[in-house]
Formats: sequence, C-alpha cells, structure tokens
Amino acid sequence: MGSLGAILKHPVDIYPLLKLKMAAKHAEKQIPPEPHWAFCYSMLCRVSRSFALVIQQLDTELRNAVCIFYLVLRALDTVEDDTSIPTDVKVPILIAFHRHIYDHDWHFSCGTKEYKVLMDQFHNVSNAFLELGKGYQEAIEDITKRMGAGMAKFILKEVESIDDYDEYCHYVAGLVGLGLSKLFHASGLEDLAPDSLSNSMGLFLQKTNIIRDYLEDINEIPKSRMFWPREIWSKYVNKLEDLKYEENSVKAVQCLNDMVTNALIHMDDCLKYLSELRDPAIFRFCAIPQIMAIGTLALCHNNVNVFRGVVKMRRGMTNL
Ligand code: IN0
Repeated sequence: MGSLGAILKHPVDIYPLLKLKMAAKHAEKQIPPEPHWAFCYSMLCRVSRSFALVIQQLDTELRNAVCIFYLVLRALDTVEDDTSIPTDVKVPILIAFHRHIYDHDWHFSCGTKEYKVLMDQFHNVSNAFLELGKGYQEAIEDITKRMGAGMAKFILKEVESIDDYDEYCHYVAGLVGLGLSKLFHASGLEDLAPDSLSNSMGLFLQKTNIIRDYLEDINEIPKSRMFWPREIWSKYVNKLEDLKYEENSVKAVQCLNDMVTNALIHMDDCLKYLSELRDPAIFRFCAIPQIMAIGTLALCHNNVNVFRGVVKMRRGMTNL
C-alpha cells in the first residue's frame, strides 16, 4: 500500500502528521548554512526514518550536538556491522575511532548505500564535530571511546548469559543514554541524570530492537551474530534457529514472552528518567522512541509472527 493510502485508512493520523511536518519545515531553516552541516543533516534524514524528525524538537545548539553524536555512532556501527572487514583490521579502527573524529580528513571506506556515503564523506562529520562546544565534544569522545572498546570486545565473544546480554546492550545502547544525558547537561537545560537510569533508557530500546529483528537477523547472509542470550532461549530449544520452525511455535512464543519480560525490567528506570526531565523539548525527544518501543513490545508479545515475518508498527510519517 502507498503511504497516502496508509494515511487515508487512518484519518486520525492526519492532524499530528501535519503538525510534525510543519515543525520540521520550521526546524529546517535553523540548520547552519555551511556545506558540511548540510551534509550532516541530509545524512541524518537518509540513515534514520523517525529520528530525524524527533531531533527537530531540540534547541539549535543541542540539536547540532545530538546530530553529530548520532552520525558518529552510526559510522561506528557501520564498521562493526561490515562483515567484509577482517577482524584484525576492524578492531584497531573501533578502538581508535574516538581519535578519528578529531582528524579533519580521516575516512575509511566500508558499508553500503547511504552508509557508504557517510563513511566516504566522513570529513564533513569531523569538521562539524570540531565546531561543537568543548563540553559536547568531550561527551561524544568519551562515549565513542568506551563504545568502540566494548564493540571490539564482543567481536570475539558471544552473548551467552543474561549478564553478557546486558553488557553488550550497555556498549551499543546504554552508553548512548549516558552520552545523551551528558549532552543535555552540557546544554545547561538539565541536571545530570544517574548513569544507571540513562543506561536503562538505551537498554530498553536496544532489547526491543533485538526481539523484533529475530527473523531478519537469523536469515541474514552472510550469517550475522545473534544477540538473544543462550541463557534464555536454551530453556525452550536446542538451537536458536529452531525458534523459527513451525513445529516449535509454542516454545517459540514462550521464549519470546520471556525476552519481552526481560526487556520490561527496564521500564521502571525509563519512567523515572523521563519524569526527571525539565525541558519539554528534551522530554519529547526522549519519550517518543520509548513510546515506539513500548508499542513494538506490545505488538511482539505473544505474537508468533515475530518468527514468520516483520512485525513493525505503522509509522505514518515515514514516507510522506
Ligand atoms: C538513539 C535513541 C534515543 C533517542 C532519544 C533518547 C534516547 C535516550 C537513551 C538512549 C537512546 C535514545 O533513539 C534512536 C531511534 C532511532 O534511531 N530510530 C530508528 C528506527 C529504527 O527502528 O532503527 C530511525 O530510523 O529513526 C535509536 O534507536 N538509537 C539511538 C542512537 C543514537 C542516539 Cl544519539 C539516540 C539507537 C540505540 C541503539 C537504540 C541507542
């Protein structure tokens, strides 16, 4: 179905969509005029579907910092995900990434499609990074350093226990929460949130993605790494891929519900984190992805289709 058809089937979406679209139009005028900033914001729109709209909520200065943070993390992800890079090449890049962002003309070609463009033209991101305030730069550098080291550690290590699962999610998502809290604090708009609450914000989003993407990940060629912890799935099946076979439907759904319950542990912290934000724009920026995640988990819970095809929420604004 075309996007217009999708919207007309749900007329209550029209007003919020228009409102969002108009806010986005307004926000567009505040993008710095230089070409490296134009590149960064156009990349942001290309690599994220909803995040580019959500980020428009923020004050200009903070928004620029979050935009660069997001692109730096996407670039780091692109290196981590590219299965064609040999481990002995990949690991040093991940570990040194936080230094590459200070280098005006560093780049490393990898990834595909829009990610390849991001990697090939990475100098635009580093040039924009170098124009951010010191407080923002330090927050981004610190998180990039810790995330790169964590990713390097998990290149060789599998997610076996629930502790491993939480540790991996901490590196790739919990640290994003810590970094964002630091950026909010550096903007002067918020107090510094406790690390454990910031971490939970990221873990909740990442665990939801890992649950939702089971089939996409298990079917990937070349075989991608899997993040469902053995400690959970081994209670139900002998091999993780057995969950997708029809004869194991009952076990699969039980395992899925176990995973959903594990993700929901972080809800308390997320609500606490959100309740302590003061700035309404920052609140919306943080709340929207959390609400999408709750909706996705509700959709996945007890739903065998997670093992059959894609279970995704309708995102009215995506293709407008
Ligand atoms: C994010 C998070 C994000 C936003 C707001 C507050 C946060 C607080 C703590 C941690 C993360 C927070 O949001 C994005 C949302 C996103 O990118 N959505 C995709 C949709 C999708 O399904 O992939 C989109 O296309 O728009 C998010 O998922 N992550 C993220 C990354 C960087 C930053 Cl700065 C903020 C990724 C992750 C791994 C869940 C943290």
